[in-house]
Amino acid sequence: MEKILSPSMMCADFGNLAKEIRDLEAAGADSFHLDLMDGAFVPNYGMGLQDIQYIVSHASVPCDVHMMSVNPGEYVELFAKMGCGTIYIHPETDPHAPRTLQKILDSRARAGIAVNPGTSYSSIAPLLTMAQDVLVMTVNPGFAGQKYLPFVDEKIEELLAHREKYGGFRIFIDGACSPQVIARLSAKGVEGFVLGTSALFGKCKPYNELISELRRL
Ligand code: S6P
Ligand code: MG
Repeated sequence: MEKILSPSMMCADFGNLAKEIRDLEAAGADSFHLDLMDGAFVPNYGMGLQDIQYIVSHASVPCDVHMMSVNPGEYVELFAKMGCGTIYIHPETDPHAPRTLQKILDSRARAGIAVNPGTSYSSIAPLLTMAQDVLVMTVNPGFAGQKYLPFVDEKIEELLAHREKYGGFRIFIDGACSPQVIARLSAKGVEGFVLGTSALFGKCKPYNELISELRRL
């Protein structure tokens, strides 16, 4: 299966952002992953509207926004208007997630749900008819450079086992996606991987070599 490799831009060099975007696209990045953090839903701040707008306007691949913020329903249309690809909301912070997903669909972006490590498959199953993309967090959201949480594997298996029934949503993995994790999960049928410090940023090799190696796994 073709892999969708999506660099996590909070790990990029913000002093050279235009060059980072160019280099990553030239290296074969399929999309960009943009982490919005509000200091309330997660204990960190990250990427504001200007950062997201800048990347969306300079990129030619889709830019997906991962909203780690309370009240996502208030803001999804803003990101759709900006031209974001998938808009991921966390159902853990949205009691009306179906309404918010419908808003995303109505504004012609892709509707996504991002799922914390501690959130069970059964609690998100009702949303799977609406979600086109499911972002499975394999670390607690908020920071790059954490360790993979192996207990999340069971939920990945459940999603893989049920996805046809729900119209074939795509599965993306976010958190500690190392080459080993990517090889193991792509063999099982997972297509999407968010690339942070475990596979792409802060390495001694150029992006094009790293991405080609990941593609061949
Ligand atoms: C974490 C965020 C992620 C990270 C990414 C970093 O809250 O949602 O998208 O940026 O997981 O990757 P790594 O390989 O450093 O864990
Ligand atoms: Mg993320």
